[in-house]
Amino acid sequence: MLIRRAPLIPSSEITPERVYRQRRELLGLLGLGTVGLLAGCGSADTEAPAAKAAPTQPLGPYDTAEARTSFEQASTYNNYYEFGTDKEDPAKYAKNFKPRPWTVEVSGLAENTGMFELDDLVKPAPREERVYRMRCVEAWSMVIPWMGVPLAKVIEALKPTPAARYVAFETLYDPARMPGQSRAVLDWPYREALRMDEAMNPLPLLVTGMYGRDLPNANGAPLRLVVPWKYGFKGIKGIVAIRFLEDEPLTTWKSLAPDEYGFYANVNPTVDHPRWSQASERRLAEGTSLFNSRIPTLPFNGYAEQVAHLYQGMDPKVLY
Ligand SMILES: Nc1nc2c(c(=O)[nH]1)N[C@H]1C(S)=C(S)[C@@H](COP(=O)(O)O)O[C@H]1N2
Ligand SMILES: [Mo]
Repeated sequence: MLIRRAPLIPSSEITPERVYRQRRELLGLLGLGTVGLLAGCGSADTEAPAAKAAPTQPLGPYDTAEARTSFEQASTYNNYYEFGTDKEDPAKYAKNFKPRPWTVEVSGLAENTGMFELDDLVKPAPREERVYRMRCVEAWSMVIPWMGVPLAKVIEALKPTPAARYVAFETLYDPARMPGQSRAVLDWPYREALRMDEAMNPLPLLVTGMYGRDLPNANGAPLRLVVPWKYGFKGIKGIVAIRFLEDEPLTTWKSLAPDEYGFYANVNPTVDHPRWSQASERRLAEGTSLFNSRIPTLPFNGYAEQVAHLYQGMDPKVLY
């Protein structure tokens, strides 16, 4: 996401016909059909017979039948600029980061403010596993089983006042522990936020683990946010502060490049990034590499049914 670097999209990633057909077959087996998922693929889709829909239980928004990204892939290909800007850097340079003990400062327009031990902060709800698609604004994506508690449950326990319209998050600022912060690539600390009704939707998770284990340092240990219908940069890592605010705060990527990264950052295949298309994505999953797996991007990353109502009447360009 370095703003001056052009996206690396070699022609070799264009889906070979054979792989494309295999995927159609797989989708058929899974009972997903092809029309909705592959509608973006154009004319190639029309000559093949419609896949037979197998009787499958719909999995619902908290799981998916799509191939998962492996733990190895998800924990070694990361964006976490506090530990360097290359995808391999976080795994390398966060290896010795100590994520415990950890406290989170809650402040602003709420009844329960103050310093919280991490375990106390996430106590209001049992930890659950949810398998979400994660779509980076750079047009790659993963399918990850996260462990965490619904953000809405944590917020309820903090009792924001009616004046609170936004909830903001901040990453640890500690250049001695986060070597990437000694370079001015971002305006540290990393900052993100949600509108309160977005935050109270059941989908956002405050994540403390993945793949049944503690969250790796490279993925934001010990506490990060996951908002599956938004571009990955909204999923702030290494959270040490939560603030309830009346006005929309300035978030890190928006402050750096407001024409390229907005506050809402909802996944939208019809609104291109100024320097690349958002119509499709490279899916990094078990059995695939980033270069053979281009699939169409779905509105709200496939979570429209859960969240589209939050944005009724708003301009789609604003929502990017
Ligand atoms: N503090 C912090 N949080 C961050 C980032 C970062 O650089 N710093 N990168 C974001 C981006 S761009 C993405 S795509 C996701 C990547 O999460 P992952 O490495 O667990 O896949 O983390 C997001 N959260
Ligand atoms: Mo990202």
